[in-house]
Amino acid sequence: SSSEQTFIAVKPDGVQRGLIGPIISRFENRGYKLVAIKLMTATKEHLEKHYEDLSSKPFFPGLIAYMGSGPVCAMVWEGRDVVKTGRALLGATNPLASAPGTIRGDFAIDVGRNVCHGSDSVESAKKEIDLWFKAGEIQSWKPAQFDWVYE
Ligand code: YYY
Ligand code: MG
Repeated sequence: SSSEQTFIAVKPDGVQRGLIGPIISRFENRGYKLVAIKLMTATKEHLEKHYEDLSSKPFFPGLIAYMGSGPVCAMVWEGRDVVKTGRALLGATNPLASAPGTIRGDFAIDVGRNVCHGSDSVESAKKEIDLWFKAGEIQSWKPAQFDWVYE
């Protein structure tokens, strides 16, 4: 449906490198709708919850430290198939394996500095949106271009 939602974040390296605008533009240009956005420096507890599935990985402590090292730009984007297409816009987890034209393929090199996050399924999107946003922070609106993006 055209109201599917995903959680997308510009990580602290992306914020520091001035990539909020370019990353937002990828999603806007594709036709997706921004329904929530905020800058937030996440606590260790918050990030451990966000990445709880990865807690046993060797890179977990470094990942939590990196993600908490400064503000992230947390967003909710909405539109048809936005979870899967959002992942495609981001590119592969390891930027060296990401195709040019993707965000990571254009803006990153190391896996531990891959500039952006995107939910990997509709279920994790729901969980992540719930973790990062209160219901009142998510807007319901119809962009003027809606009927030119969807048939
Ligand atoms: O969903 P995605 O971000 O593409 O990858 P995940 O497998 O969920 O890992 C989350 C995060 O962890 C990844 O974006 C970078 C970091 N990471 C890492 O530092 N080293 C790895 N070998 C794998 C992942
Ligand atoms: Mg993931």
